[in-house]
Order: sequence, then C-alpha cells, then structure tokens
Amino acid sequence: KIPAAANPLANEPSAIASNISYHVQYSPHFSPTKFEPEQAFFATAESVRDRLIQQWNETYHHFNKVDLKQTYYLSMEFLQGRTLTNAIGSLDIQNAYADALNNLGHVLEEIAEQVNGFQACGFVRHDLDGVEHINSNSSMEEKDAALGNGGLGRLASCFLDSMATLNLPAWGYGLRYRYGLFKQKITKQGQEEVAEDWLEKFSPWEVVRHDVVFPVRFFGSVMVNPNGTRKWVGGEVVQAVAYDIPIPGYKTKNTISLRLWDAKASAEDFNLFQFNDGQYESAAQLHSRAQQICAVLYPGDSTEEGKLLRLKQQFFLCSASLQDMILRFKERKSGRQWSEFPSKVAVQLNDTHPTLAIPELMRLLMDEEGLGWDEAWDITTRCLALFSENFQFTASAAEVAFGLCGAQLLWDLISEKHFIAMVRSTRSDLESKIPSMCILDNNPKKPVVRMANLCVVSAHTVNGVAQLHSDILKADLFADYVSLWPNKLQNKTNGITPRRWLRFCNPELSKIITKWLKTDQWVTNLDLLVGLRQFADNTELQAEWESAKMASKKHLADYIWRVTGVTIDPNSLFDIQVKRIHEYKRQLLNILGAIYRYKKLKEMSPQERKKTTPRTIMIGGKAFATYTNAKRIVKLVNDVGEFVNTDPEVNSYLKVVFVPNYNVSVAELLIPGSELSQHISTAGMEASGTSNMKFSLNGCLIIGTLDGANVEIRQEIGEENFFLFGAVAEQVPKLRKEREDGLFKPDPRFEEAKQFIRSGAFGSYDYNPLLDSLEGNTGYGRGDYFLVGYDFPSYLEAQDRVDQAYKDQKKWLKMSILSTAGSGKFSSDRTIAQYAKEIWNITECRTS
Ligand code: DL6
Repeated sequence: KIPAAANPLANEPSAIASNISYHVQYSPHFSPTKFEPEQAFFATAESVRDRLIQQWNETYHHFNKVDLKQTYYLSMEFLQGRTLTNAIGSLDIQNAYADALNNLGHVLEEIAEQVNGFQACGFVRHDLDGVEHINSNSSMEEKDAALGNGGLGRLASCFLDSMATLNLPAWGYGLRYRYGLFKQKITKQGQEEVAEDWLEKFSPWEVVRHDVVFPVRFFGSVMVNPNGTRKWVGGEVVQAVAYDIPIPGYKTKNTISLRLWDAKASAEDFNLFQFNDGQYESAAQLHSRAQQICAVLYPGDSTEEGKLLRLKQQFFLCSASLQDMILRFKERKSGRQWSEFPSKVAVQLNDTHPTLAIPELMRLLMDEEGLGWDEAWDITTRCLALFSENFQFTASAAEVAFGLCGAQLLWDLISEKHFIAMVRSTRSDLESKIPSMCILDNNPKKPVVRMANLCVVSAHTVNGVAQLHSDILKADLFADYVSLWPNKLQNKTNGITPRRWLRFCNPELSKIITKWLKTDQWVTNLDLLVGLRQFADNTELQAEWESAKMASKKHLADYIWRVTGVTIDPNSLFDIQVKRIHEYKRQLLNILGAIYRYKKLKEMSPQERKKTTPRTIMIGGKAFATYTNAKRIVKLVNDVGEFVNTDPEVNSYLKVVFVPNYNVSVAELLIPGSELSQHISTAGMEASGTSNMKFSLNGCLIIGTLDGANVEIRQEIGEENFFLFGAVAEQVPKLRKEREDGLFKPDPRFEEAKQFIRSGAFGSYDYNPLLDSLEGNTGYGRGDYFLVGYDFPSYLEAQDRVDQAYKDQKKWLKMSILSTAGSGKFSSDRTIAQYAKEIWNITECRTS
C-alpha cells in the first residue's frame, strides 16, 4: 500500500518504506501472504543491499577510472558474521530505517533483535535433565557467514572493514564454502558438530557474477613445445564463478568487494549418455567432484584425500583470483607493459595457505603470457607479501602440490638455482647457510617444499602480527634471512574494527564515550579514546559506565539462560574466555582454576563465603572435530558446570557456564557484558590474539600472560590495569627441559585440582588421557608441554588479585575506563594504514 517513491534509493523514510515494500512484492522469496518479521528482515536486507550496490558500482567505476595500484587480499577464511546492523550503521541511516519500518508496522529493533539477539541462537539447548528445547524462532535468524575458524578469518574481515573505511582501492578474495564453520551442539557426550548451512534461505548480501568465470586446472601434465614454451594440459578443469559481497566503509561512499569463488563443472562435463543409461552417479561424477571443492571449510586432513582436497581449495582460490587480477590489469588499459604490473597490483597472502599463488603467478606470467623466467620472477616477488599467524610453517601438503600442478611444472617455477646463485654472487659469507635457506630440502629422491622458505624467498615482505611474534620469528624461524634481507621481515601488530566491536555491538557504551569526548570521531580515529583518561576518576562518568555495563550484563544473563538454562547473577563478576579450544590457549588452566575455587568455597564457612567475590566463569569455543583433547576439554567444562551450578551451598558464589556455539554474533553479546577476560596462552605460542583487543576496548580487564598482543595491550593501558602471571617466552624452552629431566615439582594446589577430576567427581567420563597430558615428562601433548602446572600457582595468585580489585568497585571502574582509553592502538584502521604505506604502497581512492 506504500506508493512507489520517485527515487527508491533516497534516504527519506518514505522512500525506504517504498523500497522495502517493493522487495516484499517483487523479490519474493516467501509466499506474499505474510509480512512477518522474517519477511520484513529479508526485504529490509534487500533494500539495504540496493543502497550498497549503488555505492559499490560507483566505487569500482571510480577505481577503474583512476587506475591506482590496488591491493588484493587472499585468504582461505573470512569470518564475516552478520551484516544487517553493520551495513545500516555504516550507511548511517538507522533512524530513517527505523521510521520506514514503523510505517510498515515493524520495529527496527525487533527486526535487528531477530538477527542480533536471542532469537538468533537457533540451536538446541538441553536442560539439566537432558530434555531438548529447540529455539522456536531459530528459522528467523540471519545466519552468521562463518567462512572461517577463528582469529585468522576474523582478522581478514576486520581488515576489509578498515580498507573500505580508509577508502583504499582493495579487494578481498576467498572461497564460497557451502558449509562454513560447523554448528556446535552440546549433548551428554560433549561436542557434536552439525553442518551449518548459511545459505539455507539464500544470503541477501551476495551477488553472483555470471560474467566472471575462470577455468582452473588440476592434475594433468606439462607439454613442452619444440620452441621451448610449455603448456599445462589434461587433468580436470573446474570453473570458478564469482560471488561478490559488498563491504561498506563507515560513513563513506566507498564500498569494496569480497569476491568469493564457487566451483562449478561445465555442462559438457555432465555425461548425458551415461545418465540415460541409468548410470546416474558416474554421469554426474565431474559435477560432484567440482562441488566438493567449496563444500566445506577446512575439510579434515588426516587422510590423503583430505590433504589433497585442502590443497585443491588453496590452488583454486589462488588461480582464480590471479586470473581475475591479470584480466583487470589488461582490461583497464590495453597494450600495457608487464613491467607496470607491480605498480598496479599488490597481493597480500593471509598466512601460508595461499602460498601456491607464488608458482601460479609464475605459471600464468610465463606459460599464458609468454614472459621469461627472470621477468616473471621479478614481477612475482614485487607483487607478493605475506604475513604469518603461526610459529610453524608446515610442509605437510607440499608433496601433494607436485602432483596437483604437474611435478615438472612446479619444480621449474620455484626453481631455486636462481636463489642460490644470487646468494653466492652477493653474499658469499652466507654460503654455509644456503642449505637451511633453500626452498627444497636436500632429499633429491623425495624433495619437500619448505613453505616458510618459499614464502620468504618469494615475497618482498613477510611480517608477524604482534611485536613479540615478529621478534620471535626473526630470532628463530627466519634468523638466517635477517642478514640477507634486513628489511624484509617486519611487524604489523593486528587490530580490530571499532565499528563492529564497539560502536555497533555496544551502543550504550558508545554513547557515553561520545558524550564525554564531545565527538563521535573516535569511531574512525580510535586514538581519540585516550581523551577518556582525564575522566577516569570522575564519579559521574563512572556511574554511567557502571550502568551501561550492568545493562549489557543483564542482556547477557538473559541470553545465557535462554541457551543453557543456567541462571547467572548480573551482580557477580563476569569472567569470560572465548576462543577456539586449543591446548596452547589453556582453557584447561581456567577450568582447573575453577575447580580449585570450588573446592576452597566448599571448605569455607557460610560467613567466610559471604566475603568472597561471586564469579560467573563463562567459557566458549569450538574444538576441531578431530582434535580429541580439545573435545575432552569441552566436555570437562560442561561437566564441571553441571556439578558446580547445582551445588546449593556454592552456586551463589560460583557458576561455570559453557557457552555453546560460539561465533561472531555470540561474541557481540558476550564482549559488552564482560568484566574480566582470560588470554592465558603459554608464552610464545599465541601469535597475537585479537579478542584480547575487543575485550579491552569494551572496558573489560584482562588476566593474561606476556604473550602475543597482550604485551602491547599491557603497555598501552598501563601495567597496573592488567592481571599478569606466568612464565615469559624466553623461559619456556628451559622449563620444558626441566620437566623432561624430571626436575619439575608440581604445586600441591595443582595436584589437588587434578585429583578432584580423577576422583570421578564430574561423572563417569574418562578424563585420564586429558590429565595424563599434564603429567609424565616427555613429548608434545604429554609432559605438560603447555606448562599448565608451572603457571598454575601464579595464575591463582593473579586471580586473587582480581577478586580483591573487584571488591573496590570505584577502582575497578577506573581500571575499566583506562582499558578503553588505552585501546586506540588496536584499531585495524591503524594496522591497515601501516600495511598500505609500508608494504602495499597504495593510497586513498575516495569516491566522491
Ligand atoms: O592474526 C590473527 C590471529 C592471531 O591473532 C592468533 O594469535 C592466531 O592464532 C590466529 N591464527 C589462526 C590460524 N588458524 N587457522 N586456521 O587462526 O590468527
């Protein structure tokens, strides 16, 4: 009934309402008889998408015209989360959308609640009797686009947000997995993985480009022509089809693209003859092989098939993306010299997963474009940069790579005789280091590509993601290269987008910050937060801060009740650890600490208990499906929770909750309601961590080790505002050795906590293998490789300091304000500005 607007993309509420109702009628994905919240959500999303598409087209038209150098960010993972709130917020049209929806009989908050709040959980909860409750509204959610596992993928998404906001000419490239990160179901047996179909009801945010399709070849062989040129022939060819997702910058017209490739076989690959003969499976064999490529994020790789599939995924991403870049380079201006390529193209590899971009760019330049090896190598090395998010680069998949691309071909492309010749001619003093710096190991029969070496030799820059991490890489893994290329190894400390991780997920706190800073410019210039320092003692600010935190805690408590059936007290200290479950991240240290706390509470008199600081410990995260010890940890946390939470003597002083199905949207609820968060990895093992930055930005205090970006966070917010404990990175090798030599004497408190698990207090599940990993004295995963036992006493002492500090609420609030005030450095805008200037050499390209 809303009349059509003259300009459906105008930002007046009436035009928006008309645009939404247009989509209800003419982009129908549901029967037209209903206009309930679900239909309202999809129609609203499509209307927002129209606005994004308009900006997007203008942006790329402008990029094409200006033809500046562009960055192409290749990542196997993008952990985007949901889009609606972020998009409306970035376009700065919340009020107009709220009014428009009101006109249509809906409330924006309610629609946003469908996507951002409780209704969005969409998973099964079990109460303590094991009865299943299925969230009745689960079908209304906007599903998280969870095309990533954790930090690496979320970093990629934060980076895209910053590239768009900083008006940089850039593209993201990834894969359109049908099933992203699994949905985690908690049952009596522990974690169960369920495939998550984020495209179940289509995604309103993606646009297929039927005109952007590239062939990608696997296997086959190399044919050498009489004139010496080569051709890769045979094998199987799969089509890469582009799906684009718009990434709006915040309050700017620039909207960039995340291009995700999907794999498709062509019609000729469908064997009609076999099909008509009743051989249905073999008729569609090539189609189903093509579909496997993008079926699942991180297929298990314990089998040879799994390894091969992962490698196919990586090659598929690299080949399609590079072909796209090359075509764009050629199309923008005809007759261009190849020597111009590095001044137009910067390729950033997110970790080593897209390493095959190195030989593939060489192949495309040499075999498809006819360049000689030297020129192709010069271009490749000037375009490519990589950062490491790991301490280990594995060569595990390398042998298969030979099979995948044709052994001869790959061997030639990464031929290292040039590297050796270069070292000999320029740095004869490094002769003895050549064997360890080479790309291939020295087994002539079965050569293995050393991924780390291939990357350092081929990329113009390799960087770590936090200062400590970069220092360790330089001193350890890349030590030999430092004297050869002193500037190649750099540091770029990670960052997070302040839009999603404060402005949109915590509007209450954002309002207070804007009020006290008298500007909202902090959203794009996070350094301005430092202005809060001068008010940290101000009682008025503290009261506002406290009330915003309390509102978020109540919101969170409500959520926890809905998804777990556990009631938590918003007056208790909310203590959260959420991240992938991994032994090095030491969720085990946390839960052993919780067990010890429980035991001490039990020993106290009721009067003594009343003097303690009540705690709610929340732990969430997914364990990789084949990582047995991580799954045992998930089970243990759930069992401890069930035991502690039902003990009436203790449960008003301690609750332990496993937060199921942790993902970006759940993080957006947890982080604003957090007061203490745990970043307690074994020192020297967490490359950076980024959730530490998100918590700190939201005024949450950190208990942590001197690891990854914790080191810099502590420097920025002040060491008195950080609960530090544990061994430092330099001590770790010596401490491990001491354990191996049987010299470690465990603290009785550590023994007591373990013993309580062994006693069967938490049920009949066999926790012995997990506990054994903390004992003995040899090997990875045994002998307490992650030093939980060594750090346990200092962890408990730091937790005592937390309890004491929380008793003085005024002091706690001051520390909380100072955490936010000191978080300016951790904006991904700062990180991306550094990459742009110091690595990619690109500049702003603003659409007017
Ligand atoms: O750089 C982003 C992030 C770091 O902050 C974490 O320290 C690091 O563990 C993480 N790496 C991964 C790798 N996993 N996979 N796949 O997530 O990267």
